[in-house]
Amino acid sequence: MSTGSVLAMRSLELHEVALPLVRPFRTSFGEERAKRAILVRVDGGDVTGWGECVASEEPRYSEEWLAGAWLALLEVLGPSLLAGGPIRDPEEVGRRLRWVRGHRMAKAALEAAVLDGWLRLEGRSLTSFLGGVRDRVPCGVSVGIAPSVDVLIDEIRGYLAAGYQRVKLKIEPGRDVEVVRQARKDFPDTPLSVDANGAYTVADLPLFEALDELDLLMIEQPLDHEDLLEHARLQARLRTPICLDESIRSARDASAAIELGACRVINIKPGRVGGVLEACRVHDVCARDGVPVWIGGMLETGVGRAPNLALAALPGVAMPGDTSASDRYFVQDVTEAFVLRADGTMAVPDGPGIGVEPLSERLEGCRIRSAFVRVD
Ligand code: OSB
Ligand code: MG
Repeated sequence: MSTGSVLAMRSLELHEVALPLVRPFRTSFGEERAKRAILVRVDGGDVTGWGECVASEEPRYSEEWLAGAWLALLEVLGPSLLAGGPIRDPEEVGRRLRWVRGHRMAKAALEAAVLDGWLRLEGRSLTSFLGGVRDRVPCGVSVGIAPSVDVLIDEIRGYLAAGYQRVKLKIEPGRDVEVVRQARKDFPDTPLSVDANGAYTVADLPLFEALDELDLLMIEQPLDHEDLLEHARLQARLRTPICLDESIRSARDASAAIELGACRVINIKPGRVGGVLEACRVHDVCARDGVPVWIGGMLETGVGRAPNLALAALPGVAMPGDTSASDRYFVQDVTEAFVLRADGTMAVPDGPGIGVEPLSERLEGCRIRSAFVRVD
């Protein structure tokens, strides 16, 4: 894929940021009030590249967590990337880091930063490099567990008024079928889905049978992330497609899950699979097997939102993603705000690289700590 540009790797910096959320985001595994993220900056001499690490504050969504990712980047992955010298081909990032097991979110941040810098040298946008075919993409919204059904219904009403084309409701045991039934009743024509983040077991079959009656687009990650076989058994009992999120960490996982019948839809997140290049391979496997995909989110700042939108422009992305506007998450984003258009779509950044960068005064305003990666 190389076309000749060579990205110098003069230095690598990590910046931890904390952005207040407009409202707490609650899922079956906890509540977040502020978004903390690690932003990675590659100094390539003539250009700068940025990437975001989506590891959460605590290791609940996956084994990775922010403080762990910080160390992994600083002491293992960052030095390993720098030690290989200049980058001629973005695929090289994955090759240099392959010896490290796991740590996909940390690896994805480095790959994104290198891609951003390298594509800026090429004068080319990430979406064009990945094979995007749309300049705007339909957007959905992921709605956290609310304190009451009334609050939830109001929140949904606000998102629909803004134009969001699909609503995903977080569920957990005790706050599931009643809530979803009410939402279905109040919004009979809205494309609705639910996301359990693995909070249920096969013993909850009656609950899934009840959800199966509510005309949902999909049920996301109902069971434990390690249990593909149980997902296959559950899918065989339901008309509603199961969508896998946490269970899919690679294109290989996607192939296996599809062959087993563990899902009929896949949520692609570049951080979860180790980078946008692997995300494209997941996309390709799903396109080959006729499985619709959409692009998920991890409450990214603008730095991580941009690559998600680039991916959402790929031809096999068949459904609105969790690619919501900056103001759904933050009082103020770290980049220029991503804005939802009245038709419920968002523009795919088309400038060189990821097409956005942190604004320096905003970065300073939300930065908690910084560090330089050293090469020994
Ligand atoms: O399961 O999709 C998920 C956020 C953090 C961790 C996991 C998930 C989510 C979301 C939010 O659903 C998606 C977004 O709007 O970024
Ligand atoms: Mg999910």
